[in-house]
This record gives sequence, C-alpha cells and structure tokens, in this order.
Amino acid sequence: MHHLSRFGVSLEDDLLQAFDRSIGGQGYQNRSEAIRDLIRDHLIQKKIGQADTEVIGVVTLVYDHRVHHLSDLLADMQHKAHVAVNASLHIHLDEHNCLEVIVIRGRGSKVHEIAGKLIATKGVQNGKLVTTTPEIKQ
Ligand code: NI
Repeated sequence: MHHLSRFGVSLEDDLLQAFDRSIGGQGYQNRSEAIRDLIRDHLIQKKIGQADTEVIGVVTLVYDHRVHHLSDLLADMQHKAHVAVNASLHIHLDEHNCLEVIVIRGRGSKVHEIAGKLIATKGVQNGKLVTTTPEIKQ
C-alpha cells in the first residue's frame, strides 16, 4: 500500500464550487479521488508529449462506405503503418455511415503520424485520436 500524503490547497470559492458541481456530476464521491485523477492525467499527458515514449492510441473514424475504395485504403494504411495495430472494430452506423475504431501502439511521434494520416484520408468525415500510456512514473 502506498503511503498517503495530505496537502492543503487554497483557491477561490467560486472556482471550488464549480469544481464540486463538475465532479459531482461525474460521480466522484470526494475531491481527493477527482484530484488524483487530474494529477494522473497531467502526468500521462506530459509523458505522452515526449516523442519517444511508447503510447497507445485509439483512433475513431466515421466515414461513408460509399466513398470509393476508402475501406481498402484505410486497411492498407493499417498494414503499412510502422506501429502495431492491436485491434480494430467496425460498426455499420446506418445505411451509409461506418465507424471504425483502431487501437495502435508505438512511439508517440509515429502514433500521431499514422493517426493524422488516417484522419486526413479523403472521405473520412470525422476522426479523433485519444492517447494514453500505462507508464506514469517519471
Ligand atoms: Ni460499415
């Protein structure tokens, strides 16, 4: 079990009230849990910002499957990427639109590069990249 440290934080009343409302809506039971998550996220984001850090990227792509060869092109890019494609998921959203979720793993700079190419592919209507890493120790 980790040793717990306590520290005091001073901040404006209205800022604290807004924070409490926000975390209450998210289901946090207390401020400590919410602040722990914020600190972890801060450390993860900082770590991810280092180009040579191994990161996991989750790419979501929404596209119209009627766009000629787009599915093939996206599959092709995944095969050629110099990152490990850990998983991909395809969901037919409606008559024309598809959602593809791709999990890739590799150096941060490479993950951003391949995700950028996938998102910028002609015919992709909306694309997002979320990155994380299991390593947050500095
Ligand atoms: Ni589909």
